[in-house]
Amino acid sequence: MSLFGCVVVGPPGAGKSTMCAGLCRYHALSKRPVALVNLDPACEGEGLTTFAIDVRDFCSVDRAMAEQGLGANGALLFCMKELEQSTWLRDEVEKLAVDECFPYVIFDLPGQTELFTHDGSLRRILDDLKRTFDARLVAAHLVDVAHCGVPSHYVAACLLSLTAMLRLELPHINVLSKVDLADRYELAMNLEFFKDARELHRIVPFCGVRPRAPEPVAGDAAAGDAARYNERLQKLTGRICELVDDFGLVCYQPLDVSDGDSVARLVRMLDKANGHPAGVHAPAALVEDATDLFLLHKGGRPMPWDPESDDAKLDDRVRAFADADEAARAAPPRDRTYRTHAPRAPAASGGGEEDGAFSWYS
Ligand SMILES: Nc1nc2c(ncn2[C@@H]2O[C@H](COP(=O)(O)OP(=O)(O)OP(=O)(O)O)[C@@H](O)[C@H]2O)c(=O)[nH]1
Ligand SMILES: [Mg+2]
Repeated sequence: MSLFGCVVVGPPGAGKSTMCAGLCRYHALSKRPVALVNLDPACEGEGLTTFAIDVRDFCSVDRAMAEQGLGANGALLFCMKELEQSTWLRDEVEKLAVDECFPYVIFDLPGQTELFTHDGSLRRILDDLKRTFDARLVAAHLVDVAHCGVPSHYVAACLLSLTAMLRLELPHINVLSKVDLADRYELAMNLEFFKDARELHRIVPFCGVRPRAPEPVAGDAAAGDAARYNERLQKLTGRICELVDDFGLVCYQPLDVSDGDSVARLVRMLDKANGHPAGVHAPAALVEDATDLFLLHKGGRPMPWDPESDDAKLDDRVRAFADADEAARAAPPRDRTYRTHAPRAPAASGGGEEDGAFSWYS
């Protein structure tokens, strides 16, 4: 019994929690059991989707600040260390299993990137889950499309994405979040360039500093300083671009969380990356019909959402489509090498398996 899941990381406000909620909604539509785990001890409120596990039940940044005399970021690192040294998370994850099957587990992380850039606790927590539950985790690192509007910020974001890949050492998908807002920004190159993140040196000439107001007069000391600073910034950016290009690992999958198709594409990529048994996906028509379910940043329909309820208002065609899809999953072809995650799935007839021996993953 393996555990499949996704670890969502990225800078503050990149859209991690919203993406987690979008993934949960998509999985609910696919009738794929899912559990959201909040690993942010400083997270406020209840989030967009109910947490199956909430780290705030174990430790709190406020308490760590008061008891240890630490600032907010130090307290966060302290909490992660406490989590690493206890078995609490492991015990809680174990309780998620139903009939020896784990739901798909989504981990929502805090925005402090030092958790993976130079602190080892997160990595060790994930390693422990991998060892204990044979967890097949994929990391999703989010970068806000707003960074594409400032070339030097974008290059820094690429370096951060590369760092996340190298430090977490998980199958990895970089996500360019909030692409629905891309046309708000004045982009130096077209959006494809920012998605591909190849030949980064092409953006170096745009990595200058904007002149401050009042604009310096040519020849005065301020103008000279700005020009020298500009030159040094471009040189540094050029070196970083070379480094990112040399690894050739970074590229971005665009995400507009309010678009069900965009979320569906991301789920397929995540599935490919962590080797999740394919085939458990919501029919496109069902996703299309549930438009308002994904309008998360515009106060979309709340979870839990029961696709069987009258409220769902699915038309008969879509409902039939979804039922057919579920039926197909409940009775997998005998030569399939993986098992389906349908909880009520019968044992394959004539296959020599006893009732109850049938389970999700081989
Ligand atoms: N337009 C648009 N807004 C989005 C999208 N995803 C997230 N947002 C908005 O971005 C803001 C930040 O989103 P969060 O999900 O809270 O970001 P986060 O990365 O979890 O933030 P921290 O947990 O504080 O690090 C919220 O106002 C969201 O509604 C998107 O795809 N499109
Ligand atoms: Mg968040």
